[in-house]
Amino acid sequence: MMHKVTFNEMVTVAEAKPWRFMLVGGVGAGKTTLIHALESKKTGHARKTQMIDYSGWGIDTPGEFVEMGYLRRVLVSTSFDAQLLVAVQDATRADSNFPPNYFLMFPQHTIGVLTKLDSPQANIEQATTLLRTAGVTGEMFLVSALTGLGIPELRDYLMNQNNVS
Ligand SMILES: Nc1nc2c(ncn2[C@@H]2O[C@H](COP(=O)(O)OP(=O)(O)OP(=O)(O)O)[C@@H](O)[C@H]2O)c(=O)[nH]1
Ligand SMILES: [Mg+2]
Repeated sequence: MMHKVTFNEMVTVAEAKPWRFMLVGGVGAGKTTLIHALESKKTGHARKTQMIDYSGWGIDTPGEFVEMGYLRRVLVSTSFDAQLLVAVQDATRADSNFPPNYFLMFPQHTIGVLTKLDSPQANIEQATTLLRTAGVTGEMFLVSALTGLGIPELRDYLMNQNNVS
């Protein structure tokens, strides 16, 4: 019987990955916590990401890299290593850190993830509009890393993109 590759096996075979995804979003949007949830790790107290983290299957980037204009170019070169971009938006925030149509300059498919759906302040419509304005043309996933809402769907999507199941 064929062995079904799991998400965490993709994480641990970092050097031999056939493809990778890159998470992009403002400071505190929930990127690192999301990766932990996808890896089924404890999601509490993600440490602030200081540098681009290539160690896993998903490339984790610090929010400053999209918030500060002069750092944005670093994301462009980092994106060369990724086949899929994941734009992360805190659904409780009324603003985004992405310039309009930002993601249209990347040739990769870009999906959107709205985080913190467990919060009563989460506004799905507003957050979706923010990501669409930023040029996110792909699928939208609504998640909470804390309750696990939407995490299996996103994990399955990523696994299926990879064509390894
Ligand atoms: N309520 C709620 N809080 C969340 C969720 N995901 C993340 N958080 C909280 O949001 C804060 C920031 O999360 P991080 O994962 O560190 O955010 P980040 O995008 O990696 O931030 P940088 O590394 O600074 O770019 C933390 O206090 C998390 O606990 C969620 O789904 N729901
Ligand atoms: Mg982080």
